[in-house]
Amino acid sequence: MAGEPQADCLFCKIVTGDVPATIVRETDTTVAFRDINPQAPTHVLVIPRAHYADAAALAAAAPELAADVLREAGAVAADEKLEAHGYRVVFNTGSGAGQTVFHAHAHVLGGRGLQWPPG
Ligand code: DGP
Repeated sequence: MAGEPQADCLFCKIVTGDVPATIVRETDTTVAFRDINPQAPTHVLVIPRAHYADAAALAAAAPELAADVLREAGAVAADEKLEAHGYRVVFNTGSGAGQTVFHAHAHVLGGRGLQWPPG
């Protein structure tokens, strides 16, 4: 069921603490932690505690929770002092776009120049 924890989901296990992560921020509804394979000096993932497969499913089923994720992405950027030089918030959606973990997550990337268009 939408929003319910999934036994085989890596990020649900990070939410419960069954898989360790370097957590940088937590709220009642979200967790933010450092990406295990950083693509920039700051690379943090912001996830909803509830399980939705991707950003579109999250926004459709729980728009207030999607807003929480976006708000926390901004808070991470502020904490990491990314705002002066800019940063990127990315939701890879679908395997063709590079999504590998099917629990909605925002990548917050910054601390270096970022090219456009992305690869
Ligand atoms: P995506 O490719 O958009 O689905 O992003 C998934 C990200 O998750 C990817 O950048 C690597 C990161 N990741 C995968 N496994 C782990 C893990 O066990 N711990 C942490 N902290 N990050 C992980």
